[in-house]
Amino acid sequence: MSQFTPDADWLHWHQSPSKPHYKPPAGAVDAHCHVFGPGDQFPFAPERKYTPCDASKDQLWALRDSLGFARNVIVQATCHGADNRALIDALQQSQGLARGVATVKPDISDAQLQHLHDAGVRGVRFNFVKRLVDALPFDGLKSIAERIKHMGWHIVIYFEAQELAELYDFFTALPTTVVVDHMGRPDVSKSVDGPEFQLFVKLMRENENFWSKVTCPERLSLQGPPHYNDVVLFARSIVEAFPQRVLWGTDWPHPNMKTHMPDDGKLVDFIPRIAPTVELQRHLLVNNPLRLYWPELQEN
Ligand code: 0GY
Repeated sequence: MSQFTPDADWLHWHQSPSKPHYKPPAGAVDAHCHVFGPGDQFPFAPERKYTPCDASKDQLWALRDSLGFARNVIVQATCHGADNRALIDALQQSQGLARGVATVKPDISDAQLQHLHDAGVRGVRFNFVKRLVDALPFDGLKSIAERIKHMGWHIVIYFEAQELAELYDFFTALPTTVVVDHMGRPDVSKSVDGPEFQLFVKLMRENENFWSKVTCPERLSLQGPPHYNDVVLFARSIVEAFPQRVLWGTDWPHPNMKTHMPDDGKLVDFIPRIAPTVELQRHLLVNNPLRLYWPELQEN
């Protein structure tokens, strides 16, 4: 019996995802996923806003293999706060097949940053989604940004579309590559050509250090599964406009899904709808994530 009980409305990740029809290219990277605990080994943080079910590294590797992927980028989830032990353990046990994005506080020591780097961390996440975290003040984030810049890391930012206007100047002053989670979480009931999504497109267009994850149709869609049709236009427009600055990931084990749990195989089948050519798929799934997370393996 675990010391942690998942929230009453917590949906467990899919136990038997379908085999995707789409076959990812050799070396494909799932560049946005998480591990949760296991809670008995890696306790969830006291300041967390949700308590999930366990989702271990071994279960992640099994999913990776069954979906036809080669590597993972594991993003520190807010339920672990700035305690990166579960992430570090997963990276260290991955045989070089996983890299990570950590959450850190401004008082982290140089030695701790180096320890994260040695384990395979290549970025930090700044989270502005209020239901998930109490965001750090800008000054603290700026000081983290300056320090991780010297390690060649990047910053992953998570926010919702309506927050972008207010955060825009802070974001564009960041001194590293910046990766936006889930296309800035657009409201897909609005037009792709409307002011809200176009502000995000402007951010990408005018700042060449900005990248986007074209992830989470299951989170953004109002039409829902299995096709998530209302998300296609948003994601495809970003992939086609910025083919060298996009990443894709499953978002397994899908924290805080309230209405349905996606079938990860179907999420893989979404890829050719948002990246319709082999060339776009190779950038999205192989070249771009290798450039950011495994530059030593890059061919071009
Ligand atoms: C995501 C989405 C969410 C949660 C987290 O770290 C997290 O807790 O990332 C969410 O609830 O929107 O990016 O995987």
